[in-house]
Amino acid sequence: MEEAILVGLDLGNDDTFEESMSELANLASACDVTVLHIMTQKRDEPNIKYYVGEGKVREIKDAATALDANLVIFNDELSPSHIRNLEQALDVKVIDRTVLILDIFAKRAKTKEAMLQVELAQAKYFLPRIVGAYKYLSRQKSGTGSKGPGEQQLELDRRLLRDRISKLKKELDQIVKVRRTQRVKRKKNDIFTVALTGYTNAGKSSLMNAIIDTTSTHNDHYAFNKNMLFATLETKTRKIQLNNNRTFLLTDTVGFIDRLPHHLVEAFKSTLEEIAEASLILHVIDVSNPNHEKQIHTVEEVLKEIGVMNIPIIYVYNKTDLLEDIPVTSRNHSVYVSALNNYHVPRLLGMIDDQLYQTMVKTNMLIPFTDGEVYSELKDSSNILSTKYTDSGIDIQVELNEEHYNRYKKYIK
Ligand SMILES: Nc1nc2c(ncn2[C@@H]2O[C@H](COP(=O)(O)OP(=O)(O)OP(=O)(O)O)[C@@H](O)[C@H]2O)c(=O)[nH]1
Ligand SMILES: [Mg+2]
Repeated sequence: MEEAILVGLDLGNDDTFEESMSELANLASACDVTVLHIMTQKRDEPNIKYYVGEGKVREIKDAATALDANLVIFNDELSPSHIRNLEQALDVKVIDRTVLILDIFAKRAKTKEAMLQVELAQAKYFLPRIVGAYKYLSRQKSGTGSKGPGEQQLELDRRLLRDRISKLKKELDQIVKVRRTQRVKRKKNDIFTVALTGYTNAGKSSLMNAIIDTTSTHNDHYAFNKNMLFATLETKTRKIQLNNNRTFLLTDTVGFIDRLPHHLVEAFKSTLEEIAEASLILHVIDVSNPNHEKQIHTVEEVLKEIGVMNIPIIYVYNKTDLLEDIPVTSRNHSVYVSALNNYHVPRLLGMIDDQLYQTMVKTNMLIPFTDGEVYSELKDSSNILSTKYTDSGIDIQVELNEEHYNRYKKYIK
């Protein structure tokens, strides 16, 4: 059983610092770690040697001894040398927020792809840090400059880990290829995809089920574990048919969190590509969380990192059943819903329909014969109203949606 003290450094530039500490406590419980005590320190910048100040290190050590803690968890990702120095000074195991998040992801991963992605992120995180495990052994280094047994072991371990990383990358690449092929196929069939994205626990999966409920006559709910951080790691896609017979594919995706480990974002890139390639994004927000503005910001930062640009977004403020009154809309393209009791889900569906199908623009394009494939693409994806062959290319009247309009706008006459 792990019993931990949580430590946070408040650099004064984050007005949601307190909340990020309670989020850390939630992450710890999700890893079955008992939180004994929470300690914080205000500083302008981290201490070079210990991250927190030396006085604080002594306080942590005293608390750990008094409470019999066997783990200290820091709220930020620590450098390998910080971990080394802290473990030496505190004499207990030291980990950071990143390790907790990686552990939760590892627990939740069910598909081959998710497992590979999590393992890749873990391996990359630990590669520069495995020195810690051998810190005592490496002191046996002989004085003559040759390598002691600790160092040899360490070099061997590092090499094995590097080999493992390249093997994982190769396996993932294979899966990514399959996924890409599927996406190309979908594009060819011109089925719009709509991606659910948002902070973890915002209600993405619940909203997916509410939409399935509202649109489908048979019960094809999909099961997920409720009320836990990172319940969803795999993307799940369902075809949704609106009552005017228009269809789209709805994709549920992994949730984001403040200070999401960079290696995880990297490793999950292939999954997250589903968002970057969607025709429309539903950004689901837990409006009952007092911190939701900051969470929106966090999600937008990750979206930027994975290359989401120029994709229309609908802000879906969820969990309104927990509010006293529903606020007046503050953003364009937003809607207040409750996935729990289907409140305003039909309105959201109307907005999706509008966004996907009714923002069709009519325009006149000239496609040079050298770009003949563009003409075939447009024929597949848009309504071509008239076609005329001219000396300088194919002259068309076309009706197309915003996404295609942006993609092909250089051909507009
Ligand atoms: N009160 C209330 N609770 C909701 C609503 N929507 C979702 N929840 C609850 O919020 C929790 C998280 O819901 P999920 O649908 O798993 O959230 P998620 O965004 O998919 O979470 P991750 O997959 O972990 O990123 C669950 O306990 C849901 O029952 C809502 O409209 N109102
Ligand atoms: Mg989910």
